[in-house]
Amino acid sequence: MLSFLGLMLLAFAGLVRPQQPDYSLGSPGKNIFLLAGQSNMAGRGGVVNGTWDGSVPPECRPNPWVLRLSAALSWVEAREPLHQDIDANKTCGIGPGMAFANTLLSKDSSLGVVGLVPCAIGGTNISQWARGGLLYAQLVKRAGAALQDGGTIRAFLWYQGESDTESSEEAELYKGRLEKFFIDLRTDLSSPMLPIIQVSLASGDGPYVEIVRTAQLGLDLPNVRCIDAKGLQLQPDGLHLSTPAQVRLGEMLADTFLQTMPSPIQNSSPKSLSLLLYLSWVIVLGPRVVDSLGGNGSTSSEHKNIFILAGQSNMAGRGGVVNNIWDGFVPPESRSNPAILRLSSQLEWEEAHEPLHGDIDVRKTCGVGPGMAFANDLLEKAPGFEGVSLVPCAVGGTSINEWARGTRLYKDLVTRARAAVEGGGKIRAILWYQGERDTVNQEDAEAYKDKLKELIVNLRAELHFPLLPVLQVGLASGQGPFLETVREAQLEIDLPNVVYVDAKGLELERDGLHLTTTAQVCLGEMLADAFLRSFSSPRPDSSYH
Ligand SMILES: *[C@@H]1O[C@H](CO)[C@@H](O)[C@H](O)[C@H]1NC(C)=O
Ligand SMILES: *[C@@H]1O[C@H](CO)[C@@H](O)[C@H](O)[C@H]1NC(C)=O
Ligand SMILES: *[C@@H]1O[C@H](CO)[C@@H](O)[C@H](O)[C@H]1NC(C)=O
Ligand SMILES: *[C@H]1O[C@H](CO)[C@@H](O)[C@H](O)[C@H]1NC(C)=O
Repeated sequence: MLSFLGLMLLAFAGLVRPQQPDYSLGSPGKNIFLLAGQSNMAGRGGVVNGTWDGSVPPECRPNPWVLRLSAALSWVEAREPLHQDIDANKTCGIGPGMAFANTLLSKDSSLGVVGLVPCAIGGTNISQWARGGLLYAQLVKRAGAALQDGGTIRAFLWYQGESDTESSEEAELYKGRLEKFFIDLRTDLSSPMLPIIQVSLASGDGPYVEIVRTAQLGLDLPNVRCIDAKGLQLQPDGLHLSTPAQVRLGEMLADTFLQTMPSPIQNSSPKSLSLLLYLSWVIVLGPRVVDSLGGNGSTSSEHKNIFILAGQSNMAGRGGVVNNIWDGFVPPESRSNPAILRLSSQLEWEEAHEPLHGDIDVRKTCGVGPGMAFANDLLEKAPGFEGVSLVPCAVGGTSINEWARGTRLYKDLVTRARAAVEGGGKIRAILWYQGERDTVNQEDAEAYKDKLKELIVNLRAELHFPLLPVLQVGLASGQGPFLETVREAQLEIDLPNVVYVDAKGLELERDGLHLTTTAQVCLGEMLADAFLRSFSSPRPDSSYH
């Protein structure tokens, strides 16, 4: 057990690591897992005589919440064979990765996106994985690339050793080599307590399987767990796990991983625990997530928490506007605050104040919207957030077609988003409240879902941020009769990292279309809560027990 001082030191080491100012920040919600080892990690389930039978059991099916880092270092939807472009000189079949990811998500649906980073290569021995070698370099490189768009490496999954069973000398050396490999990797990933789950052998190339198994089962490093594959069904080659065995192994890996995770921070009631949880979180999740809490004002530009606000009038804000005149009333929740900035129409940062969209939605009279209440509430509830930087982009009366790629509104949004990150800082989320205009005719309402999905996908690609968090607001009102059709479309957006916040039932102005000032304050707070719940509260890991 680590001493409290040890925890503090590790926490400090995490905090002082330099931060790469990455344009496309991360969604702390992305859970990254590195998979490495040899053929049974790469997957040979269903491969007979060099041919894969193509059969994918239900546990291994693709799932929009499961991504894989391709050999070309981009995130794509994961599917079997997971290692095909990595272990490219062999025929890959079913491995444990997909079953692992699907089991995780089925047991903890709040987990968010799972990003798998396949790195295993068939036939490799432990010496080939040592620091300084090609495989090690590839592994570290892919881990770094996986973090480029944000996220957190949750664990390293390792299944290897069959190639080290051929001579008793090599088998005897296995334990020392494996320990060194794990320590080196944790060091190079700046994650001294990175959770590791290793698999002890079910089979081997040579006669010394038991020596290697003993080394694996007896490895004594903190936060390394071993699960035993012995007894799982092998294919006729006597070496590779069958497809059902791989599914079982994936489930065992998921169960083991989940056992190492305590309940989320917000569920931990005793206040005295929170410092400990926070420290463990710093240690386990590393500096990236800590960065996501914001930083110190002295380097505030690098730590800007940028939120893009887009949509139509209810995002631009009409609270307190009657007959095109704003009553000028700013509720306490929406007051300006030196820690809240806005990007002006001239692309300059200034202290934010209502009406937030005054110089953006210039053809209409703007009043109170959700933005200021959102920012104030975030500052209050997320103690690590030193500032909030808002990028207003909403324009009243606009339809979803007017936001499609190539349009002026789309280009303006992208220009403003890029300008916002120019001096440093990270885009935390897009807040989107739009669709009232698309309720006028049935065709538009029915096309809404695809168009909104396309918009999100395009913006994420344009901003080089594939899992950019989106908070979208379900309509409270509409300009036409097809309100429910659009609301249903909004509810059905099944992209990862898109969170739905329902405005239905919030108080409307007498026009029956626009949220009142009170309702906007309420919406701002709902958006802040949704953001904190979904994108800013990674759970700690009980790795240091
Ligand atoms: C695989 O190859 C072996 C020997 O070449 C052969 O006996 C066996 O029938 C083959 N199995 C399949 C499923 O093709
Ligand atoms: C595949 O084979 C080629 C040619 O032998 C070799 O250069 C390459 O490194 C191999 N790739 C892997 C992943 O083993
Ligand atoms: C490991 O594999 C490599 C490549 O096949 C080989 O050159 C090397 O001798 C092996 N090392 C050990 C210790 O078996
Ligand atoms: C950040 O730095 C400023 C001055 O550099 C200091 O006044 C402030 O207390 C620091 N805040 C935190 C949270 O460390």
